[in-house]
Amino acid sequence: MSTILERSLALPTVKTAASERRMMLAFLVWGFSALMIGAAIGPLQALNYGGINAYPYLRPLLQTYYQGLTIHGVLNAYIFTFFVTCGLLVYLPARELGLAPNMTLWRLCFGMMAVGTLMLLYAMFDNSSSVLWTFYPPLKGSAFFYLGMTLVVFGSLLPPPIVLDLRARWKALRPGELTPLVTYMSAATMLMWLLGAVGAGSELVVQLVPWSLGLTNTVDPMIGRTLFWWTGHPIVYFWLMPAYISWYGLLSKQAGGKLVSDPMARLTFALLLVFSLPVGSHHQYVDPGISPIWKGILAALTLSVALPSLITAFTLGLSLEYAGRLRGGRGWIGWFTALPWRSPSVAAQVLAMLTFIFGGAGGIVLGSWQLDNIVHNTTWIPGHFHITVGTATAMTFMSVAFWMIPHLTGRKLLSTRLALASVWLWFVGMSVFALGMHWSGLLGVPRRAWVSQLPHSVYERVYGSAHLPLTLVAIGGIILWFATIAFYIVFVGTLLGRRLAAPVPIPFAQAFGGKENHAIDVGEPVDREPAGVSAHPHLSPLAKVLEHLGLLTLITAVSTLAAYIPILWPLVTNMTAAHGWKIW
Ligand code: HAS
Ligand code: CU
Repeated sequence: MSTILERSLALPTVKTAASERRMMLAFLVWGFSALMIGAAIGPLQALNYGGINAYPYLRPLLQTYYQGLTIHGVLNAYIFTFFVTCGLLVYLPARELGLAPNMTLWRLCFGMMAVGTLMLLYAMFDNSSSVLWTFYPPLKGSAFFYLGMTLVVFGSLLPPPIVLDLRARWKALRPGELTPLVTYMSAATMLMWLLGAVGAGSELVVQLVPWSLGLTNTVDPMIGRTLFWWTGHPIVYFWLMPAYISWYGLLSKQAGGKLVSDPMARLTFALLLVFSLPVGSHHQYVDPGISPIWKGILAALTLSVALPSLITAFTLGLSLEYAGRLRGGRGWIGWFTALPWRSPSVAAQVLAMLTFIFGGAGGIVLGSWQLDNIVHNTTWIPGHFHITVGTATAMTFMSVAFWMIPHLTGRKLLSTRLALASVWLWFVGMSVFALGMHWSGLLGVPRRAWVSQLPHSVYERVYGSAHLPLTLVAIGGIILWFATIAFYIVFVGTLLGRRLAAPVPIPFAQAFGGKENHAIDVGEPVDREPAGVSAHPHLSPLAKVLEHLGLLTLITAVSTLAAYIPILWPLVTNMTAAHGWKIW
C-alpha cells in the first residue's frame, strides 16, 4: 500500500485527534446536560401517578404536568440521545479506522442541533408548546418549537455522510477487505436513520412549520401522525443500535472476553436496517383510516423486527458466558457472577441487557395487534419504553461516559463506588417504576394524564384499585432521583477531576478469528489504540454478502414505500382540515 496514497487521504495527526476528542466531549456534555434537566423532571410525573401533585409548588418554572412531560420527553428522547449518538457514531468509526472525520460537517451537526435545542427550550419553558414528545397536530405549539425540532432532525442527518465517507476512504486504502465491525454497525445505523427521518422531516417541513408560521390555517392530523410514526419506530432503533454497538463492539473486551460472532453482529444490523422502517404504523393500531388488512400485515412485520434482537440476545449472552468462564466462572450461574461487576461500565451494560429482556418481551406483546388494544394509551406504554430507551439505551450511554470522559480528558473517574451506586439505583428505580406502570396499565390507568390534579376523593374513587402499582411508580421515581444525583456527581466530578498518569484507551473488542487492528498507520505519533473487530474477510460468506450496504438501503427504501403508499394514499385522497388547539 502506497504511503503517499494513505497520507493523501487525510489521516489524523496528534492535532486533529485532539480536536476530534474535544468535539466528542462537546457532544457528550451537551447530551448529558439535556438528560440532567429531563431526568430531574421525571420523578414529578411518577409522583403525579402516586397522587402527589407537585406542580403548583413549581410555578412559575413549570405551569402544568403537560409542560413538564413535554420537556422531559423532548430532552431525554431527542436531545440526549441524538447528541450522544451523533458524537459516538462518528468518533468510534474514526478511531477504529484511524482516519480523520470530516470535521466541518461534524461541527455543523453540533451547531444545528445546539441551536435547535435552545429554540426548543425557549418554546417549552415559555409554556407555549406543551405538545408532548410526539407533537401530534392539531395540538399547536409555537413556531420556535417546530423550527427547533427541524434543526435537530436535519442536524442529525449530517453524521450519515461523515461515516460513509470514512468507510469509503478506508476501503480505498484496503481494497477487498470488509468494513471493520464498529464502522459497519455505525454506517448501518446511520443509513437506517437517514431513511427513517424522512417521515417526521417532511411532516415538519410540509405541515407543521408553515402552519405554525401562519402560512396555512389548518392541518391534517392523520397524515401528521402517520408521517410521525414513519420516523417514530426507526427512532427507537436509532436509540437502541448505538447501545448495541457498545454491547457488540466494546463490552466483550470490557468483560474480559471476545465477541463470539462478528457475522451475527453484522446480520443483526442489516436486519435492523431493513425491518425498522416499514413497521412504524404499529403505533397506530387504534387509529382510524388505516385498513385492518394493513394492521394485520404490520403485526406480522413487527414480529420480524424482534428477530435481530433475539439474535443479539444469544450472541451477546454467549460472549458474556465466554468472558465469565475465562475469568474462572463455573457451572450454570458461575460465569455470570464471575463477570467484572466492580466495573461500573460493565455493570451498567449487563444490567441494561437484563432489563431489556423484559422491555423486548413487552414490545413483542405490543406488536401483537389484539394485545396492544388492551394496553394502548395506558401507563403500560411508558412502562415499556422506560425499560427500553430509559434503561437499555440510557444506562449504556452512562456506561460509555464512565470510560469515555477519562479517555477524552485524561482525567480519573471521580469514584468507582458512586458510579456503581448510580447504575444499581437506576436499575432498581426503573425496574420498580416499570413494574408499577405495566401493572397499573393493565388496570386501565391512562398514560399522559394529570391524575393528581383531581380532588383526592375522586382520585381515590377512580384509581383506588390501582393504589399499589401507582405507589410503586412513585417509589421508583424517587429512587431514580437518587440515581440521577449520584450519576451527575460522578459525571461533573470526573470532568473536573484529577489527571491520570496513563491515557485510557477505547475498549474495542475483538471477535473470534478477528484482526487486532484496522487502523491506517502512517507512522505518525497518533494516540490510536490497537483494536477493532472483524471476521477474516475470506471466512464468512454471510459477512461478504452483508457488505453491500447500498443494496440493503435500496431494499429498505422500496419496502418502506411499499408499506406506506397503501397507508398514506387513502389519507391523502380524503384529507381532513383541523384548526390548531391549545389546551394547556
Ligand atoms: Fe417499543 C411503543 C413494539 C422495542 C421504545 N416503544 C413504544 C414507545 C416507545 C418505544 C418510546 O408494536 C412509545 C411511543 C409513544 O409515546 O407512544 N418495541 C416494539 C417491539 C420491539 C420494541 C416489537 N421499543 C423498543 C425499543 C425501544 C422502544 C428497543 C427504545 C429503545 N413499541 C412496540 C409497539 C408500540 C411500542 C407496538 C406501540 C404501543 C402503543 O400501543 O402505543 C422489539 O424490537 C423488541 C425486541 C427485543 C427483544 C429483547 C432482546 C434482548 C436482549 C438482551 C439480552 C440479554 C443478555 C443478558 C444477553 C426481543 C438483546 C444475558 C444474561 C443472562 C443471565 C441471560
Ligand atoms: Cu415501534
